[in-house]
Amino acid sequence: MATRGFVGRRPTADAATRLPPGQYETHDFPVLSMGPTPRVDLATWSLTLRDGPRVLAQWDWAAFNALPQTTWQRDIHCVTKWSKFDTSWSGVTCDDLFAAAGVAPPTAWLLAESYDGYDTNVPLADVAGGKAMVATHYAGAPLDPEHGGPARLLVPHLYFWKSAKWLRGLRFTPRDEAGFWELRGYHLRGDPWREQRYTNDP
Ligand SMILES: Nc1nc2c(c(=O)[nH]1)N[C@H]1C(S)=C(S)[C@@H](COP(=O)(O)O)O[C@H]1N2
Ligand SMILES: [Mo]
Repeated sequence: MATRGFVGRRPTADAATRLPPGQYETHDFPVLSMGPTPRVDLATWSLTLRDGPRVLAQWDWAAFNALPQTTWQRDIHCVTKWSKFDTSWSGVTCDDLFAAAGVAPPTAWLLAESYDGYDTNVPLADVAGGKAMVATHYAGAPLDPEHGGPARLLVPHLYFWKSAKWLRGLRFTPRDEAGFWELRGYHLRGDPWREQRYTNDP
């Protein structure tokens, strides 16, 4: 007679194929922030696209919400080892944002900059082509402030530290410039499937 197996953190067969190496599945939604949640007023909120210091485009809350809206269901992976499956997000894809700005991307790298002073670098190749969005809704409701509301970057195929909360701008940079965590020992790119956690991981 079969004995019921050890459960604990052992993933189901489905979870096993969806979990990057070293990750476990969680059903709650942990909050990870470097400091207190900034108060971001929708009346003064804006999202600015820059090429270095030069402003390419800027949207206030109404203009941003008038851009094409997209909903995605994606798995997310935090470098602290939790993964969460089938999270649902709505917002404006980076492709639609660049199209609305009416500019060809001037460089191959971006820094995502946030209202709390956080920043993180992302190659253009990791945000264009249907890979990232500026999300305003989670699970059908406006994004909670603690999870980055009014708007956060969502780059679900990279470790979740790349998904900058309280986003205020995206800036094209001439090189791949390290952001907050990348300057503090974390990998420049952060692909969970390659387990790119720390600076010197291949
Ligand atoms: N602006 C900002 N964005 C941020 C952070 C932060 O401290 N400030 N923390 C990052 C880290 S380390 C992680 S793991 C995720 C956590 O997102 P969550 O709190 O919604 O789970 O946000 C990322 N984005
Ligand atoms: Mo994190």
